Amino acid sequence: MSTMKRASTATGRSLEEMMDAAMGGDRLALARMLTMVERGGKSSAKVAQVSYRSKQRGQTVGITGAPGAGKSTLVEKLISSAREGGKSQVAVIAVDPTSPFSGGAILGDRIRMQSHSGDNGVFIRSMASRGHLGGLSMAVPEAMRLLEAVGMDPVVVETVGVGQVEIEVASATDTTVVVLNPGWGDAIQANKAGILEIADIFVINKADRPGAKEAVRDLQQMLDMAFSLGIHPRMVEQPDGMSQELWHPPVLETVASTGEGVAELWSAIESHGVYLEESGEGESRRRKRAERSIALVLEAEMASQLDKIRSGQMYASLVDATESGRSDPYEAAEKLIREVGYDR
Ligand SMILES: Nc1nc2c(ncn2[C@@H]2O[C@H](COP(=O)(O)OP(=O)(O)OP(=O)(O)O)[C@@H](O)[C@H]2O)c(=O)[nH]1
Ligand SMILES: [Mg+2]
Repeated sequence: MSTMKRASTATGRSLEEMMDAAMGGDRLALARMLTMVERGGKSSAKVAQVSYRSKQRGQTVGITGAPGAGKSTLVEKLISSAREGGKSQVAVIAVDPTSPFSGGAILGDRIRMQSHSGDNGVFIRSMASRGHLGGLSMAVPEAMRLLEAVGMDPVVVETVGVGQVEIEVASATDTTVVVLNPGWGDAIQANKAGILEIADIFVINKADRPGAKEAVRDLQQMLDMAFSLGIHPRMVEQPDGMSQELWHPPVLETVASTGEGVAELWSAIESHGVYLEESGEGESRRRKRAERSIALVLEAEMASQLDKIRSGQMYASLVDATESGRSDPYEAAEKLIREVGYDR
């Protein structure tokens, strides 16, 4: 495509050249492309032209849970398990939805993950929403796609907190891991926040603390109930009218600070990856993600079109006309839509 050839960057290299460099292990080229993704708009559209056309796939893994649950500590140990298990290129995105700048939490993550800093097979990046019009819901999936395209597998995304955005970002992955801690009511809180439904794997981290066994039991009971009532979204209606449970989310215990249970977690993540491919659910999830991505870009595009219309001359004069009784809101809107050509 000619537009793709012409799309060049500040360094004078075309995006295809940068992509080739990134695939060959040029981390600076990869970091530059991720910055373009973060910037959003035309800049991320250029990257998307190459990243979305790549056939290269990796398993994307979302790690979510309340602040301080031990996600970063767990991710650091998971990277070691993945590397020891033979994964040659592993990526981590640490998402910070709260601040447009790299805040203290992210700095902490950087320092903690330094045990991997001498490892060429590990790429770690913090991301904030910055100017991206669609925010993190758009930027993170685009970044994941780019990392997959350059050969990273797995691509692990850590989100801080359990708000809507974090849940959306974490669940826009192949495998979603929800991290909880022992203690009264943590599982119940999770249920209220709706995160029981997005988890493929549960982890009770800080299992060295009292109440781990009870937390596992509570969670398992809640899951069993949801499945036996057929209200869990993973229940799939079969042709014979019976519901079938396709993947029952395991509930694991870990002590991230010592690494206990992390090998089992990595193996559960890999099993889920195999399940996704064999069952066809992986493909249907990717399809849903593609649909969601288009919807987000379309919404952002429409919103900016709408801003343009509202700052235009015609809009102002239709406001006057409606106020003075020469027009009405319906006719005004229809005229504006006709003007931009959306009625065709
Ligand atoms: N006792 C105990 N402490 C742990 C365990 N895992 C992590 N921690 C400690 O819990 C604290 C928070 O750990 P992080 O890994 O930063 O937690 P996080 O979920 O990434 O935190 P945010 O990114 O701020 O949401 C740190 O002081 C860890 O050392 C564990 O298994 N047991
Ligand atoms: Mg963290």
